[in-house]
Amino acid sequence: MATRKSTAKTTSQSNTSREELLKFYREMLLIRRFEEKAGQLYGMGLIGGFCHLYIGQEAVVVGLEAAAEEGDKRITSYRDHGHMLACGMDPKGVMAELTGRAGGYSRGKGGSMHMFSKERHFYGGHGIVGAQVPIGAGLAFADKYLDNGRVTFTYFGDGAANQGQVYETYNMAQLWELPVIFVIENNQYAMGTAVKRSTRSPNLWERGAAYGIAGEEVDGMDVLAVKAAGEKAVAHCRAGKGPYILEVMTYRYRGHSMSDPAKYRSREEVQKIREERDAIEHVRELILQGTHATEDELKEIDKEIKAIVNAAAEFARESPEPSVDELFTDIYAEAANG
Ligand SMILES: Cc1ncc(C[n+]2csc(CCOP(=O)(O)OP(=O)(O)O)c2C)c(N)n1
Ligand SMILES: [Mg+2]
Repeated sequence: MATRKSTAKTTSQSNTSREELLKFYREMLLIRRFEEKAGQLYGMGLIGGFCHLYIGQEAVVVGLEAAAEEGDKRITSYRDHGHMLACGMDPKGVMAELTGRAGGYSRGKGGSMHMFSKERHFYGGHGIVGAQVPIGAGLAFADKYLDNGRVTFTYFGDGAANQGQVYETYNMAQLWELPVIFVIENNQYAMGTAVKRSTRSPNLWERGAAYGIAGEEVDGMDVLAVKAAGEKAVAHCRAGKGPYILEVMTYRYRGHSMSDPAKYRSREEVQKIREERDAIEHVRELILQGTHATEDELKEIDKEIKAIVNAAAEFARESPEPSVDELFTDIYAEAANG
């Protein structure tokens, strides 16, 4: 992963308002504390099935959401809780879905990987690696057809980036100049396989060149850099220039999913990145150095976030399991005209 350049830090600090820094801090912390709580509930047997935590990658989605406008769309893989929280979905509804309760976004029938929100333009949550990529282009096709100026953020991993359907999608997206931002969340691993073991060409974003698609690499541990790159990509799409690729260099601190033998990397590797590159710590430092807030004020924010997460967990535990009747709902779409 590229090391953080001190010049980027200086620029970010001078250009970013107190409000925005605090907003980033709050949003990233919400994801981290929510995910920690989800990990605990999983350990207590309250969450069944798959559960992939986003801890470490928070700056990616928070930075890109800061570049989005109301009505823009997003779609991602199974590592999706952070994306839901960042686009404004209710932590209570997300946690209740994780625990399979009726108060969840899919009424307890979807779980971690299968949640959607039409109101927040969040199109899932997809368990099949890479499957969301052509769907993301399809969403962008609809927006282009409707000429509504909207952009779709299509997130996928470094592992997914080796799939054929990604390149078929690149070709069509560029051919039709679709307003889609392909966001490769390069967290260095696909389950237990390091990028360098699966991929000879190290720069995944450069593969877009074969299709004429512009792109760039971004430091995904610096939320300000992510936002700046996101704004550039959004402007490109909204100007009708077609798709854009952002390869965001990030790192996941936890296992691939809840069971992970962790034999493919050392504890020291994870520890080093946590200590030296953590995105939340970075923003915390910017806030304190710029005297935008005191330690005590940040502690107050920590408390508020904890309370939101505890309330979500409480809601999830108290929400009933879905009734048996729910087995027969959400199977077929209702026909509009009877
Ligand atoms: C088509 C398909 N193949 C294999 C799997 C099993 N699988 C689940 S996640 C994963 C790794 C994907 O890694 P990456 O795209 O880097 O995303 P990350 O988990 O790092 O977010 C694999 C192989 C799957 N779900 N779907
Ligand atoms: Mg990965």
